[in-house]
Amino acid sequence: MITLALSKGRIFDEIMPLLASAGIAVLEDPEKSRKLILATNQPDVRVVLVRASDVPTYVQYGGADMGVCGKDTLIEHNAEWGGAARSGLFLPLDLRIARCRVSVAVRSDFDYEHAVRQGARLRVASKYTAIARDFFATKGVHVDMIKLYGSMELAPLTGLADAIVDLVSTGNTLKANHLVEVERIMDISSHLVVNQAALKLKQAPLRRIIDAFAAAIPPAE
Ligand code: PRT
Ligand code: MG
Repeated sequence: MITLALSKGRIFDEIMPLLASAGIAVLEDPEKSRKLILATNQPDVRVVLVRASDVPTYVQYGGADMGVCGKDTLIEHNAEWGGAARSGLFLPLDLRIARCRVSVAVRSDFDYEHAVRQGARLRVASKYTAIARDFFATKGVHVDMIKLYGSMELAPLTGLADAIVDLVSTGNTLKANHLVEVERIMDISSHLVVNQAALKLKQAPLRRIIDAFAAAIPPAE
């Protein structure tokens, strides 16, 4: 049995064409079913539905053989483990799906450049504390990190933080909350993550899926 860990929403939707290219069709719609284990048309392949940030954990501990998650999620997961090698995750492919960027955003009336030039200590709220810490450390800006688990946009509006580090795709969410993007930290896309032990034990079926995905990845623009 091959177990693939996916999160509902954009990653699930965008991985479907890649699964199809590997001859795999999920037999149930996760938005309609309450099931957490979904069968596929291949009797020896199943999908487990987990939170996006739990995908690396499932794959690392062998709860799933492979999974798909954003580079944002992987960086934060590996930061807890002292790097990708120590987490035992094998990352064979950038799938180029669910693309976005990690950016710094502030209230439109906050003079970010001035604060940085002044050497002010910034209060930064984020779910992506490893990425944010690393970015500001490299920039030489002192920050107080405030860990949040969602709705980052609210932090500058309520005075909780001066700035946020969050994922941006169209920019509509920032705009709707009167926030402006002041720095782009990195581009993000989703990667295939594979359990290294599973890759040895189930080499042929896992390789078949990896190769089919590799051939079907959307082209670089
Ligand atoms: O929602 P949950 O807490 O369970 O987990 P999650 O938010 O990590 O999962 P999910 O499914 O929302 O996102 C999964 C992955 O999709 C992320 O880890 C990213 O790698 C990728 N992705 C791509 C995005 C976006 N685009 C995105 N736009 N994830 C989140 N967003 C959010 C963003 O946080 C912000 O709130 O969408 C909003 C901004 O979108 P725009 O289009 O208004 O700019
Ligand atoms: Mg989300």
